[in-house]
Amino acid sequence: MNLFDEISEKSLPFDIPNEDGYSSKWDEIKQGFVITIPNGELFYAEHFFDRRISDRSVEYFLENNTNNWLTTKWRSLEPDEFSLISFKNINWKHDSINMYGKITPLPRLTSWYGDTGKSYSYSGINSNPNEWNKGLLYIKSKIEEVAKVKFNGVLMNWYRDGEDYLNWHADDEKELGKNPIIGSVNFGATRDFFIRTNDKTQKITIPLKHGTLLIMSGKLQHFWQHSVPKRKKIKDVRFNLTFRVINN
Ligand SMILES: O=C(O)CCC(=O)C(=O)O
Repeated sequence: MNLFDEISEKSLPFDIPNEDGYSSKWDEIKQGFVITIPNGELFYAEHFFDRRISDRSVEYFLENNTNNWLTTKWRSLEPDEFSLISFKNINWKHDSINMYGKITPLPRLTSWYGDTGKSYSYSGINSNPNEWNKGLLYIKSKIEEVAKVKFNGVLMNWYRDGEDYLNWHADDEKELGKNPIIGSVNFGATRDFFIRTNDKTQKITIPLKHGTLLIMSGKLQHFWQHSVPKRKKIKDVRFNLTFRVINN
């Protein structure tokens, strides 16, 4: 390596433990970091989608027949007000789950898109696929170029603000196969994405920004869990799309 290579060397914008089994390497072709962790692999491209595409994606996900997509305070809408909104591109739904006998709305909105017949269960809810649209197919095709896999479904999460969150879990449903490749893209507010080992002894905080792509692969879902914690100061919307391969 000469002096100029050293100067231009990129550094990972978050910390990983400085221990055996952890390493990161910039991939010039894919324009992102290939990160090895014990029993798993990550790929992190901070600005995978540029500002223009990322801004347009947020608008596309929120376009509807009644509410200004940019200025609406989504959290302040009552469920019956929300149910009257017809979203132009995304079929958002606000599911509820039974928590210890109490029906509780999920702390985020969701939508499942996929190939015909590719239904998916998450948070105990079984969802039939909505039909792909142009916007999602564009995003999917760009991620497939890097992930080197053809995805057939995407779970969309809409976090209305920092009060919305996602609890610790692993993407280990049997329809995802043994070692799933999950392509996760973020638009809107930056949120921390936590990953921790099943025994809770190691934790990594990964900032997912407007346009960031994170790919999880290898044995990761067997040995690590992930979550998106509340961040009460965050007032802006955030979308996360996890592209998946469903084997059923
Ligand atoms: O919102 C995120 O960044 C994570 C989403 C996720 O883990 C999931 O949908 O299973």
